Amino acid sequence: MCQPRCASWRVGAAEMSGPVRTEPARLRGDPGRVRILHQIERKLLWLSAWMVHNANHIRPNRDGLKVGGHQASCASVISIMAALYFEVLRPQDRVAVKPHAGPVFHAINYLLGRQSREKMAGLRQMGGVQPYPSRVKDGPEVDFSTGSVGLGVAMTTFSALMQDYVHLHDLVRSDIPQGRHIAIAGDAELDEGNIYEALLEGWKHDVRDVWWIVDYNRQSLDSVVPDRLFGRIEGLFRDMGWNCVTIKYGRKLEAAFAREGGEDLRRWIDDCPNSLYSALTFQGGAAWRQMLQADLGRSRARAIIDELSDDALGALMTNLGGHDIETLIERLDVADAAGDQPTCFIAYTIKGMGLPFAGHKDNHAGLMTKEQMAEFRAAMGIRPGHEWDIFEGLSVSGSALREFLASCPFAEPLSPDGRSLRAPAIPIPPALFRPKAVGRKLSTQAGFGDILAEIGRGGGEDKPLAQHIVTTSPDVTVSTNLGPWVNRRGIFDRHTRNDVFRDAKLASAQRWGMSPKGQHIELGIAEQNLFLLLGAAGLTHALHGARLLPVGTVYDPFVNRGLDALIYACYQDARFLLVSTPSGLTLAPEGGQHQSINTPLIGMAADRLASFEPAHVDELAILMHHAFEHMQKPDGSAVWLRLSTRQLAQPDRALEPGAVIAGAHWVSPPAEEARIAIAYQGPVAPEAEAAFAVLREEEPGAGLLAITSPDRLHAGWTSALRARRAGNRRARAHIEDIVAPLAPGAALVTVLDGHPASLAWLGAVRGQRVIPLGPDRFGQGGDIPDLYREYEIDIDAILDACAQALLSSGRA
Ligand SMILES: Cc1ncc(C[n+]2csc(CCOP(=O)(O)OP(=O)(O)O)c2C)c(N)n1
Ligand SMILES: [Mg+2]
Repeated sequence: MCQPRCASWRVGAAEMSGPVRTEPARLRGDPGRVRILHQIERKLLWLSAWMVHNANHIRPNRDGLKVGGHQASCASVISIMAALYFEVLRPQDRVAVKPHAGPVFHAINYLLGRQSREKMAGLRQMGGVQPYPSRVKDGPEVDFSTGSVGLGVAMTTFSALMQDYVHLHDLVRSDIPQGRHIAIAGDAELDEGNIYEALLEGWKHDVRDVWWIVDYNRQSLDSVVPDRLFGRIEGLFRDMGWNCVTIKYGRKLEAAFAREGGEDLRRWIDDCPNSLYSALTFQGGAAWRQMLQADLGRSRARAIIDELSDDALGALMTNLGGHDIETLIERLDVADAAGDQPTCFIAYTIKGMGLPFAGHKDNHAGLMTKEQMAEFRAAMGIRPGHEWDIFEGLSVSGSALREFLASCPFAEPLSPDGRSLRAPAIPIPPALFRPKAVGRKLSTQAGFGDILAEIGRGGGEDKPLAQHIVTTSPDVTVSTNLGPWVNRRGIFDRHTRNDVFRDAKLASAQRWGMSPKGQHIELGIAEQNLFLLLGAAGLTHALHGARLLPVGTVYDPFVNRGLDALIYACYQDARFLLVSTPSGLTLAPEGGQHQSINTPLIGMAADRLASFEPAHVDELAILMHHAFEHMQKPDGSAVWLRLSTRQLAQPDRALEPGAVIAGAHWVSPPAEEARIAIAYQGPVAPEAEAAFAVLREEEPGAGLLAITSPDRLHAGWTSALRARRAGNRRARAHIEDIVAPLAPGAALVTVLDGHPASLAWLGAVRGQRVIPLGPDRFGQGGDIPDLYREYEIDIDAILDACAQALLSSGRA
């Protein structure tokens, strides 16, 4: 890809003529500090490049796969991150680092004594640091995981909102001050639509204390980004109430612009297309000179460039603001002093700055060759065998550097526990989870609303639970039955706003007064925002030391719309309760487009998310109680309940909570050696019960199984298999106990309002036959009888499946 070219790392200011702008106030009169910052930039550039080089060229490669890494992406953001971490950040600030700057982030922690050499050397290897910063895998120094571009950036908006929330509700630890929520973003991240959804939502909620610092290298993965794009984007930020700070030129260029003819030079650069600028950067000083001489003609600007060597000219022309640490610190400081307005910094940079492929459009995944690395190493003054030494190759004494590092504000520990905070668990009184359902016809969705509204009364010993729940919904609060809870607990807003309808005494079932004490966060429709908010709310114990029990509701099919953000929230181990309703075909009159068939499979396949689908309200109550406890356990997870609007008669029975939580319980246990059982999940219970009544006339020993969670059943089964492989012969899964009474050759007819594969695996537990029912197509509107018939989950379909199973026993 790239021609080897000697890396010219920062030509000294002495070579440049003309005055340079004043330093940031904090550095004024402290040249030693500035010198050390420059040394740290050098060190970060070296370490990040070396980590990737080591992973690709030094470490043995067992499988021949490309290891990869992003030396150019790291190089462009060095000064920005150095300015932040070594001058501007305070311990309470929370940062999302652009995914491909992971090595720079780890190198910073290495300098601060918070990262080990072994993990650095193990980049992209088992046990080493991840390619992209990961809360779960890389430890507590990572505030927000990143990797799926755009999400980490937007996450900062929601974490700032949640910081306000816990402060305004007096839930925080008094020793943790409010911090800023900062995203260091790649410029291509701003192509992601979720960024703009978050901007709108942030504006609505008047979010403060957010900074997005865009590493504007005008390159993405494949190419150079179009010119003029950022003019548009800047306008968007301003329209959303953000301050927008463009950091375009460094001090050397500003000094040159101040000279006679300097304006011509500025105009030339301003007019230079991104792709030409990149190409010239890659080609170096001689190419700059040729182009400038041709274009500038007799302008007085010629005097500025003619006196410089090729290297010095290259350095001048690439002296962008994002590579000038003094300029960066100054601009960040000014914004800091200006208050808490959300601020977007557009810092002009060069992708690969200081490396041989600087500016080349193909450099995203480009790696330095061994020869280029040898040259770079020599320029950095690193002796072989000393690659990881912190003080190697620096023109600053070890003691001065140590003293500097110890004096950085960010080096202060945030708490005695470090960056990851803790909050005590909230007790969950079981008495609140006993809704009066028996004898009524109720849907699980209605039961959910009732239970939450009851908790919302919040008196006596129930008070802490009510106080720590926060609910949210993307414009489906009423239609998912959160209304009664909201009426009791109010809507959260940083500003008190009256309910106009209520004040005017206009009849409405919803009382929607807004105040800083409200406990429901009403979102616009964008589902990604729901999941990002649940992610942020589900981390408040770790980020703010305040325990929240977030509950979010959404229509089940639209989980798909926010799925990446949901997976992202779980990947960070955020703890929340997701309630998706209505679901399946059973939402019948809502239309074919709203039907969901893949969500049970998503629930099974999502890590750190325990998913359930109860049919009846007694099961739901057990699961809600479990959810609030499970969310708070160190080895717990987020929880997902898939609910329905179909009203079912509620049985009077005593359930074993452990079985409901483990995923299945016998409604009618089978006889020993029974030949068949029907297993149902969710709102198809009446069809399963009716079919079972008919079946039992022929097969008196048949069983009827209620499945509350294929996800938990499957997880229990695989974990028992794993434990037995590891030698624990006594390990047994709940589903193994469940199917134990059935004959070895028995058949299971499974039925759910979701993809049949969700339960088809049950036959593998004991090698039994399964006839799985459930829609694998969707899209036809109708009522339940028509739809259940069309998609073969009605009584007849279940009985046909039973007949098929019995008639062809052994060959079904
Ligand atoms: C959602 C998502 N889509 C695609 C990718 C693959 N990808 C990784 S980085 C990248 C381009 C990033 O460009 P930019 O944000 O400008 O970063 P930088 O130039 O600083 O490397 C792409 C497309 C991804 N990680 N996430
Ligand atoms: Mg870029």
